[in-house]
Amino acid sequence: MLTPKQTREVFKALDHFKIELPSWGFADTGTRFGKFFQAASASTLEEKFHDAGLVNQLTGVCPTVAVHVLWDFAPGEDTKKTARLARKHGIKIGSINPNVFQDGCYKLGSFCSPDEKAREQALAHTLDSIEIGKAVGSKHLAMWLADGTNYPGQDSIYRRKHDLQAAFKKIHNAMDKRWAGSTLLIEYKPFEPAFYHTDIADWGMAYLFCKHAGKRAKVLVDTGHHLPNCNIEHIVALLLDEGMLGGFHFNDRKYADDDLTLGSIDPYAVFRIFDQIAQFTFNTGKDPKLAYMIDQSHNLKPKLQAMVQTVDEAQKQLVKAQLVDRKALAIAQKKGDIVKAERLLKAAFETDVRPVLADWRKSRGLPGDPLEELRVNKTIEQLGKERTAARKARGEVQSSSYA
Ligand code: AFD
Ligand code: MN
Ligand code: MN
Repeated sequence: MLTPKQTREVFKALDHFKIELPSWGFADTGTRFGKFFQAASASTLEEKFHDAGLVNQLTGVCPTVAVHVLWDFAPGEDTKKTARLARKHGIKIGSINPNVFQDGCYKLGSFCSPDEKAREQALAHTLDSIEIGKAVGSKHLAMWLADGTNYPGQDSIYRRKHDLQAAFKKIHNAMDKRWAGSTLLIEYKPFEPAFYHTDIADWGMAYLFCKHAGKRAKVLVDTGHHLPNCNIEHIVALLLDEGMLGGFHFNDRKYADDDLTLGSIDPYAVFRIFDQIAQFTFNTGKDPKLAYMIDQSHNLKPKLQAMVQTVDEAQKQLVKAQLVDRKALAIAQKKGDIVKAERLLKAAFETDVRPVLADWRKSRGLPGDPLEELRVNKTIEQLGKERTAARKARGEVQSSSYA
């Protein structure tokens, strides 16, 4: 049972916590081995906004949706109209995700490609994305590159690094000039689709490119983008301490970038990330102002259920992290009392926070269990019927926004 003081702190943390949804998480995507289409999946931007708006209505903490420029914005589209469309569904456009990995010209890379035309196309597309970000009132440009090579000797790592540094500098300068208040988020990933080396393979490389780019650049930690057994909370603490953590793409992983729902494999690992964020605030009194974002697209779980499940999990681990007795922890750490220190963390992690989370939700006029609400209210089944009919009327066969 939480004390009244703990309840107040938990309510305050929950009021402050917002998590962004990915537009691509509502569309049929799948894996490179095939897609299992879902009748209720979104195939138009309006349907994606509708679904993001629905998750926000159910949870109350998802006011923004991340957009993927080529999947969500047709070139030359009226971006203000798109922003209005999002607002119609009770959400705003969040981070802008340029796409510099799908076009054929990016076969050998985008900003790192040996082909100057590919480098120029990637830069032009990213500069266009900056204009979109500014026009829709976004705050973040989230850059993930698939750049890398498949074989030793394929290309010069040095030349690729130099070209990438130069590109990020140009992108950063353009944001400085045209997009006040924006942050450049540089994401890393150890492998896939490149299988010998990836140009931004770990947090240190992302940090390095941020430093070359300029003061707006911060590291984006995608929790699925780490090699097995990597200590992600250690990375989080170092980046927080350096003021270089921009935010997260939340998902869970067993082996690689598996896009599993957050906490489905290792909830204690998720808790330890939120614990380091809470510890940073305890140490400094500062709110690190992180961009909490979900980056998942489900092939098997019903997409809307998976999204609500991940939001619920993030809130649970956030709440648990507020329950750590940090004064007692500091004493145990000073004494080197390992077992006591560990027990203080475990006591928080093992607290069942579903009751207090339900209380907070009900006190904000939200369903106490948003996932159960979604599962029993037949919304997904109803959407499936409507969207199957709508696709038929459009003469469409289900395909993903990746196609
Ligand atoms: C893929 C990439 C990366 C990126 C996301 C959205 O691995 O995580 O952030 O697509 O572009 O998951
Ligand atoms: Mn990601
Ligand atoms: Mn990924």
